[in-house]
Amino acid sequence: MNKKKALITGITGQDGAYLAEFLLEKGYEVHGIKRRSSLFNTERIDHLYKDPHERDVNFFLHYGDLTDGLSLTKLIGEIQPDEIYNLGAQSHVAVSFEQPEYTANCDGLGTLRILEAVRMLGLKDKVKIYQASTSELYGKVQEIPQNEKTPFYPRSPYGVAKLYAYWITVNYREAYGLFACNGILFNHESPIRGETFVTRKITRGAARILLGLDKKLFLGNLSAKRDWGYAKDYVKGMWLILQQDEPEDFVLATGKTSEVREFAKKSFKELGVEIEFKGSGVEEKGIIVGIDENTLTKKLKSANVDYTEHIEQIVNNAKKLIGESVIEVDPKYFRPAEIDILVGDYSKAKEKLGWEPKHTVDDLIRDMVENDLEKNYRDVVLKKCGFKITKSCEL
Ligand code: NDP
Ligand code: GDR
Repeated sequence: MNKKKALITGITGQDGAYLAEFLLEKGYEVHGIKRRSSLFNTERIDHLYKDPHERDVNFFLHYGDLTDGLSLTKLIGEIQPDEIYNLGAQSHVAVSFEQPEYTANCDGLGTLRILEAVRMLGLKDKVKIYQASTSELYGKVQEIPQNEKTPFYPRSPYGVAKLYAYWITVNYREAYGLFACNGILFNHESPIRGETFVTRKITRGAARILLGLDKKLFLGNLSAKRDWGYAKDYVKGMWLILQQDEPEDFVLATGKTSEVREFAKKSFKELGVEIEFKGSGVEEKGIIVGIDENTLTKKLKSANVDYTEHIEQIVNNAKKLIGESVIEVDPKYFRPAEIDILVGDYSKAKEKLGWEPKHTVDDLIRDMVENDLEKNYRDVVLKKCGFKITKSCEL
């Protein structure tokens, strides 16, 4: 029997990497589109790569870009995929205010380019298309929780670009009979989440502060509330959406919401650190009010890397942090327009797809913090050996 072929845009991103892994396990031949970059940009999928000269290779990467319709049409024509997952996007909401035109081109018109390529190539009866739609469509929330029938009111150039993508997907389904579906996914995170999204910024920051690598974590709006799920649960939902007999749109969410402030408190707590928030507005600060040495020591001992010889110093440093403010507000992270609260109702997905999230936000925090302890081990060792530890440019 011929293998099913999937084409994934955005394969180097968080969801692309998990989806590729999931589809390979299901026996698919997976093709991914990656952008040219001056440095390696495939860290999330390197473990899936096999030398193309070997036998039984099921994973292929191709250069392309959502702003380049010719490359997309050529690739879809050559690969003739059974399923296309359009996950590629300029996906950062704050960045979309800095680059609105590019975001519209990539996230909005990029989706049109995929749909139109499938239509023009006469592949409409062969290819199923998944469009990565988002809870950002709901924006200025008009009802809680939000479901497939809730009206949209996007609040950023990203949200507006994704609104076009949502409707052009519906339009090609209705006008030309394409099997094209929107997954309206609420925030989903993981240990491989991009470091500039708030969850990963927090878990990474908490780990680095405790490890003595950073002093403070600067955040924006601490009061925003998001429905945070686990990315691995969500990529399964994407696949299930395309396995239906009829193309439809689905919300995937957890149905629970938490504040940024609460996410930060829990992340530090995972390392045995008690944070209290004091003050308000731009003067609000997260202050360390207690350290549970046992929890911190246990966490370091159970890490996937060997912290043994560093534990005493890390715990001593942590004790010195009591009374220090480690979280502060920097207004540069405020957005020109914000979304206060999102919380999704996934009952349609539960009923029709049998989909439910398996992980809670607490599972997520635990896994992300543990991963960031592991990821930052190298810097701890290098620092101890006298190397200068540089900071990332854009956190
Ligand atoms: P990431 O930011 O981690 O990944 C985005 C991917 O898109 C990367 O592979 C990136 O490539 C690629 N990309 C960016 N610009 C282009 C372009 N011009 N042409 C081709 N590819 C491009 O996002 P996620 O994995 O978190 O999200 C996947 C999709 O789901 C996105 O469309 C996002 O908007 C949407 N979404 C995400 C949610 C979430 O909470 N994660 C929730 C709802 C929707 P590179 O690595 O080179 O930058
Ligand atoms: P979001 O995710 O905008 O919901 O988009 P992000 O993690 O960037 O922000 C969530 C909330 O946290 C507030 N916030 C901060 N955000 C960032 N990035 N950095 C900060 O320092 C900070 N401080 C507070 C934000 O203002 C916001 O309210 C994500 C992306 O994955 C989109 O692609 C996806 O469509 C939506 O989730 C669903």
